[in-house]
Amino acid sequence: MATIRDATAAAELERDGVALVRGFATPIECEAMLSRMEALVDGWSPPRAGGEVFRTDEAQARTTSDYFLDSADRVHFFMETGAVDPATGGLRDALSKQTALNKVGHGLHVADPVFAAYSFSEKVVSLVTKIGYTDPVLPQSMYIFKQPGIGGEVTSHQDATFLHTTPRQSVLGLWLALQDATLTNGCVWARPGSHREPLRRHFQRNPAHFGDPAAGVVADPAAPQMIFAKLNDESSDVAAWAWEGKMPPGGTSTALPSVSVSVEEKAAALRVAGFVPLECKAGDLVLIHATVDHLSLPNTSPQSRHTFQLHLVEGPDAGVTWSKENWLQYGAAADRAAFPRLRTDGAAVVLACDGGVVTAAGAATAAGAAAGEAEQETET
Ligand SMILES: O=C(O)CCC(=O)C(=O)O
Repeated sequence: MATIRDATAAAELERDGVALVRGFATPIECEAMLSRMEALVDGWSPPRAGGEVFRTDEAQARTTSDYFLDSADRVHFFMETGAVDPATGGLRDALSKQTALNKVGHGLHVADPVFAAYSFSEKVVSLVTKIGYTDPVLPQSMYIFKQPGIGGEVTSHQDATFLHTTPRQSVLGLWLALQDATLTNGCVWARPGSHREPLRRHFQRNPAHFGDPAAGVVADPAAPQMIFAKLNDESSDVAAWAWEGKMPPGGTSTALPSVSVSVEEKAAALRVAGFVPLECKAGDLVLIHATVDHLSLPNTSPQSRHTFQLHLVEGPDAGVTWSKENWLQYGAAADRAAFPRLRTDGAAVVLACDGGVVTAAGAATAAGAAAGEAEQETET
């Protein structure tokens, strides 16, 4: 049942493009996801070479790989840049697996029973319904580690750049803190009100790489898999173009790598650009609108900042269509599967992977997906 808390969050989301729901998940739910991820990482075999890192800057389009594209409905492991030995492309010596990963994605909600139980839970369905979704479907989930010391920044972006729908942008981020998120371990920052600004870019499958028979374009495997298409003019009167896919001026030290910029200085620069920090306790949830600008700073502290994110969109019954140009597609091109529905009628959801079934009441069963059996692949 939707609560007053849900109604308040829905109103804040509409006004600011971002909202904080305190105590959304219980300590038991957070602990279940933390320990499940620890077990999944224990079972992961880090590559000895060519490890997959995850990055959010301009190079993201150039470096997207099959391992990334194939992660849509599976459990794939992406390392922190700082965890990779540049000489070998494998894990740095003496670094433990548990401290090496940037994120795990993007199908934990369909491939793992513990994450599925939360993802399709009644509390998630009620909240999303209160926000106004009538046919919510769940394409993506990810677990972000923000490792102590090496957890990298997430540059400023709008989620609809990566998860695009027509005729309107409908992606909603449900960012759940499994551990406290603070100014020093890299909490999320958002720019309230920016959700009313236009969407600036679309991260698209590159027809030059994949080919487009209808347009007579022959596939060229050497071309990048993804491109950023500009949806409005950089010279337009949109201040946010200055930090699109980057950090607002003063928010990062990468322009002058020799200069060390303190967290306080970066925070001050972010505030000047209109961003506010969203510090969370474990169990708090941040709601993120499709077009609100948001980012996070690197983790310079000794504390990790584990989070579990869902990204849902409106589905076909709400007259909304998932872009076939989006990076994230389930199944082979010829046989693309539909995304699982967040059932508002209490009916069970049959998961795309492993023959699992989950209900909003939270009782997840997933044939063949007991602890340690979720599909784990890594590129070597
Ligand atoms: O967790 C973070 O640091 C950023 C997450 C984010 O940008 C997102 O979920 O869209």
